[in-house]
Amino acid sequence: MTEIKTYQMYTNGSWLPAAGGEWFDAINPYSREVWAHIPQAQEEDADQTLAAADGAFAEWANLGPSRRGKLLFKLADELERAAKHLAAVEVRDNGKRFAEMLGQMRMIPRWWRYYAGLADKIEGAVLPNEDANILNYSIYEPLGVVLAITPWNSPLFIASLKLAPALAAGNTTILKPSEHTSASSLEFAEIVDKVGFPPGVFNVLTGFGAEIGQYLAQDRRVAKISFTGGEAGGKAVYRQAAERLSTVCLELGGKSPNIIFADANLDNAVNGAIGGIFNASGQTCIAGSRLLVQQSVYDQVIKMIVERCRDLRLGDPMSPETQVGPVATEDQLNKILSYVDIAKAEGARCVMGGEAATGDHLGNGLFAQPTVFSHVANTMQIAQEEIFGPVLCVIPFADEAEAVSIANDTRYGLGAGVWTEDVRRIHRMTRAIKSGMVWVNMYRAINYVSPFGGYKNSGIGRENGIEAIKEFLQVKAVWINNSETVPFPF
Ligand code: TXE
Repeated sequence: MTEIKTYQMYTNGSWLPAAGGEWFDAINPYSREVWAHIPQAQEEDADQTLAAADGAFAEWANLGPSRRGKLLFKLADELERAAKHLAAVEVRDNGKRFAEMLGQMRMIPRWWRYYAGLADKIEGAVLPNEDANILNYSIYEPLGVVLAITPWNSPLFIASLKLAPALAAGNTTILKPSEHTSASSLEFAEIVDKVGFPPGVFNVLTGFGAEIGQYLAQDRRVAKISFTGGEAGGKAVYRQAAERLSTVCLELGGKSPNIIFADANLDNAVNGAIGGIFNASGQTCIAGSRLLVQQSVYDQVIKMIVERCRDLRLGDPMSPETQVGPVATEDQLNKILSYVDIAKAEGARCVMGGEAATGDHLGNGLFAQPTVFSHVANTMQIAQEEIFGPVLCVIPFADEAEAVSIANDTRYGLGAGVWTEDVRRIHRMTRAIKSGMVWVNMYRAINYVSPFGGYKNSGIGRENGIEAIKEFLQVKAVWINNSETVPFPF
């Protein structure tokens, strides 16, 4: 039996329990044991935190940008030192493999350094006004309080995508992590606290989306909501923002096509297809969950996938031997299994997996078998809806035109993969596919320099790169008349 850790929330530079004295459980999806107690924020906590973030804005926005940058650089160094610890906390909460979470924790400092470096490069312009007597220039200003709402699949990585540019641009922030994975955000707050940000610049409130998340999202002091999660939550916060005409950045789901042409290097393509869906047990927004395969190699590709994946080692996510960890929550496992039933009823053929995985070495863990369906039609529910689990739908296509038509026949548009050796086809496909990212002869890559976000229902706005810092700024045009006289207007 593990010792249960009790956390506090971080608001206005102080550690506090929830005002109502209530807590909820953090559950380890591998052991199904409660391992921590998380404060359940009340409206009173939210009001205090909003006031603190709002109150801290002027000072933070007016701090010299290089001084803001310096704090962000310092935070990056501290995060680097804490990488192993933070990764282990996240594994305890979401069950992803330690190797994967450690990889993320080691990437995060690069995001902080990139935006730390951008803090003092936010430049307006002197505009070539037609009237030589007028000095016309633009300046970029931060928005105010940014609310970052994050999911459970990659908690601190996703939080960093939002917080680093928001803080670098001079906004103050409130982080509301997923109720399933709040602990790492509170551990992160300890590091922020140690680095010495002014009180109120960064705050973490923990609790449930429909309660405290919703309450924060409707407050007029929130200038921008940056949300990653499911469509329902995204629409809910968008509605709140619309009420007061403030902006949002939404990073929602996907049903991304990973397309293998017959001329591709099939060895590589199959590895890319497997990584695209079974890494993180399929719990990523950019999972390559629809595998489109050209008819002439369709059977061969399925055979190769099954041969390579039949013996994947499921197990303890902390063990370096494990290739596939548990899924994060019981709800997720049930959702995955219900889609397996739907797929079978729709006439897709299950050629691998298709059940919850059990066994002595899996203990109580929430495991779904890596699953492959063949003979999937793109109109089927399993090809149209996000499952967010290790379930691959393999869809045949005849030619390039049909591949494009199937790839785009979805309400999502987040990622897409193309596997081919034909250079002209590469350029045609990258233009024809309607999604925010297209990877060619690779899959599921992300970097701080490269814009990340969705077309269609996959989202609004972009994370990463220079685009992301602009999400947290607004531009002001200044006009200064230098002429001696202002003529009577009539
Ligand atoms: O996400 P939620 P859930 C998809 C995936 C998954 C489904 C549901 O398909 O199966 O969403 O997952 C907060 N106002 N993705 O239920 O609820 C919530 O507290 C304010 C895709 O876990 O969207 C949490 O902090 N906040 C995805 C965050 O939103 C609200 C990653 C995400 O939780 C809210 C995760 C509300 N009304 C799930 N409702 C991706 N894009 O990577 C919820 N929240």
